[in-house]
Amino acid sequence: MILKGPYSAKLDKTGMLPYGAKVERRLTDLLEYFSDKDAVNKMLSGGENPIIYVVYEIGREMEGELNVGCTIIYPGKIGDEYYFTMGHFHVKETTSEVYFGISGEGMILMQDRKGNVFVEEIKPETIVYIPPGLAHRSVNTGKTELVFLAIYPSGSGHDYETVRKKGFAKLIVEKNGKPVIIDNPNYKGN
Ligand code: M6P
Ligand code: ZN
Repeated sequence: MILKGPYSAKLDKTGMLPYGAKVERRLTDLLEYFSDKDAVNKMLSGGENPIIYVVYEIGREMEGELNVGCTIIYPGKIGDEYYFTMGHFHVKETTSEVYFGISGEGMILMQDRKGNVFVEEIKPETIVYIPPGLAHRSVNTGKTELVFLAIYPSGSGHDYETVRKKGFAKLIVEKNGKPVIIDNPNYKGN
């Protein structure tokens, strides 16, 4: 049913059910993405490899269809930097995406290929629209799990390479107990 016909799924702060695929990302999957390498190494050498986030997805194949995904980012930091998703551009540059906050508090960093950054909050009962051409990374700035729904065209594709190589121009870090957006000193630009 989930593969072809109509479906309905239950969505709440524990995730989405049923789902077609589950992706789990741990610290070892995000080694290159967090900026405080000492903090990363300290955690790993202390035997910690926390789950940073989980995605439950119902994907479709046909042109014109939509993929639906529920992401849960756990609360936590690596150094001062809050847990986040890897972040990606869409391979098909004309595709957009819509997020809907379910629970928790967070922010979405969006960035065009020139490095211009846009930020919106992700929170319950709130929609975020990501227009075509912007890379997007979600960040959990709260003390509880950040849960949101994402809907995007089935043929969008995930380009992770650009973000992996260049990073985002901004970081979201905790300062005096609050999230602040700072310049990424290691951003590789164009
Ligand atoms: C959202 C959507 C998905 C994405 C997920 C995790 O649910 O944007 O397409 O896979 O977040 O983000 P990423 O793929 O960048 O790790
Ligand atoms: Zn996307």
